[in-house]
Order: sequence, then C-alpha cells, then structure tokens
Amino acid sequence: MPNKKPLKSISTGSLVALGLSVSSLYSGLEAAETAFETKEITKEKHQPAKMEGMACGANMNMDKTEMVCGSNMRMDVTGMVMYENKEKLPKDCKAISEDVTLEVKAGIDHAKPYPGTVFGLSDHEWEVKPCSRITVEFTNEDEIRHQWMIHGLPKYLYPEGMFHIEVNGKGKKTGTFIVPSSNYTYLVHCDIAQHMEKGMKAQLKVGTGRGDLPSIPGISAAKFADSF
Ligand SMILES: [Cu+2]
Repeated sequence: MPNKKPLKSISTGSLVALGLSVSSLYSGLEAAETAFETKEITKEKHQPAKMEGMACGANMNMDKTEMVCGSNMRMDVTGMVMYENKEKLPKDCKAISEDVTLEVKAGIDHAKPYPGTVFGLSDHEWEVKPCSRITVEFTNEDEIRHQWMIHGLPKYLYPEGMFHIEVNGKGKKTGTFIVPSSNYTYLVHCDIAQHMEKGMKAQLKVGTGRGDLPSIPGISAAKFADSF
C-alpha cells in the first residue's frame, strides 16, 4: 500500500519530538488561559457587588426578616434572590430598551402537557429586546424548592454569569436583571437535582436569539434521544 511507507519513516524519536511540541503548545495555551482567568478573577475581585454578597453569611437570621446582603442577595426562610441588578447597564448598552415583567409559575401541574416530565414551568421560552430590564415574578406552586436560574450573563455584572430566584415551597419571589445587547439564547433552569432533566428547562432569547437549546419542553428535541 502506498501510504504505508510514510508511516514507517516516522521514527520513535520524531514521535516523541512531536509529542513534546504538542505538549509545549498545550502548556502554552494553558498558560494563556490561566493568565486570562487570573485577569478575570482579578477583575471580579474589584466588583463590590460580589464581595457584598459573600460577606453577609455570619449574621443570618433565618427565622423572620428578609436579610439583605449588599445589593446582591436577599434571602429569608422562604427563599432568595441572588445577583439582582436593577441599575447597572451592560457595557454594550447605552440605555434600558424596555422594562419587561415575566410572570412564571413552577410546579408539577405544569408538567402535565409534556409526557416524560415531572416538574414544570408555565412557560419555557421568553423573547426580549436587547438591553431589556427583566423582572421575574416567580411563583412556586409546589411544597418543595424550585428555582428560576439563568446562566451566561456577563461576569463583570453577574458573579458566575448568573441571576437566580429560589422559592422554598409555595410562595412568590420577584427579582430583576438587565441583559446585554447581543443576540443570544440563555439557559434558564431549576438547579435542584433532576428538576431540569425532568422538565424545568427553558430559554430566554435576547434579540433574535441564537437558535434553540436542546430538551426544552414543547420547543426542542433532546440532544440524545432515549433508546427505548
Ligand atoms: Cu425545581
């Protein structure tokens, strides 16, 4: 076979050399990534919002009053709102384009229209304009914890790129955040174990969005279909 010869001509030495150069390239990339991460972390350290959020653990009174941890976390025995942002504009937004209120209900009753799911949300998709300020009114109709959690927001405004409402049992919590200008599809879910896998997955499209995420009840098929 004609293509056997070139294979033979690659000696162990050259393979080792190739391995070394690939690994040095990799470690170079890794160093660059680490440098980037360090920069990101350094930047985040200067975010007062995050420090305020982290600093208030010691004085928690879980019995009665809602506790406010800086501007970033409100919590009481019924739940919490984390990394709220009502005022700070994303760098790419000159102004708030519009104020939107999303009324979202969570509970097992909302799973009924979608076979194979157990937990549900009243809506699985929302569309907003770029640079919208979004207020989520999140009502939990079950006796267990549920969350409305969004990922992928800019980390210089939202620690871990996240905004999060949690309601422990029946009740309602409201929180606000501002999205950037890019067309993007953000993941929204409930992070309690198996709740997303069993139906509590949704998407927020900003502008034209960027396609549909997989496994959104009523909207998109699973990435890996069941074999049964
Ligand atoms: Cu849940």
